Amino acid sequence: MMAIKLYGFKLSGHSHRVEVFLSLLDLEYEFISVDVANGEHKQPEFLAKNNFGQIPVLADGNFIISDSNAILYYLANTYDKSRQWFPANIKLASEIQKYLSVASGQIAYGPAAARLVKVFGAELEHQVAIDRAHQVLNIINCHLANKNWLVGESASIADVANYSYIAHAPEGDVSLKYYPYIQDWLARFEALPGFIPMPKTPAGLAK
Ligand SMILES: N[C@@H](CCC(=O)N[C@@H](CS)C(=O)NCC(=O)O)C(=O)O
Repeated sequence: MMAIKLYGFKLSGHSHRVEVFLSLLDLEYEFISVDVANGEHKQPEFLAKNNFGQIPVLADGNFIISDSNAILYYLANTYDKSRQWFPANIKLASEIQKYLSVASGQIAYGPAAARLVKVFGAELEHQVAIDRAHQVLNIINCHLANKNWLVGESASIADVANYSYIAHAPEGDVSLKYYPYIQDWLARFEALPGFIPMPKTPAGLAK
């Protein structure tokens, strides 16, 4: 098998969702840290890997793919022979797509954005992001009231895509104390064999 390389950044939730999935799938990979603080991701060499100039990027032999959710899709469909993580069943797969969109939409502009302000000093409206975060977390909390996983009966890439920024929401001043079903879901995810955490980042430290 050709070697898998993950170009990422340890404090990025987008990067973490790919790294934790590689670990959940028990795949060997090399983590290549991209110097985001000094703009390495905007240099021609990196732009040749991802024209959007963002991490994460995955290289599997000669195949290069960027966008965390696209990477999860690629890995699940290439390496998960059990089809647990992205089932062949079109109805379940469609529901998973819905939650991948939630991860790229409401979660990115809610808890992830609030954390960007607090941890990295991003110039975004903190309160707007916090309000958006509570809106989506409230919906997800209700959704999980009688379910173990976001879609279907077992963990899927829907859970992988949404885990990192929800787990680290408190770093952006988005408390999870109102969301008991989300807390249970996070604990279930963290108990999966192969789970690896993203480092906690105290406010301002990563500036
Ligand atoms: N849709 C992309 C978003 C990735 C993303 O936002 N990456 C951030 C780090 S967490 C980045 O590279 N930001 C630098 C930039 O956008 O210039 C994905 O899911 O991978």
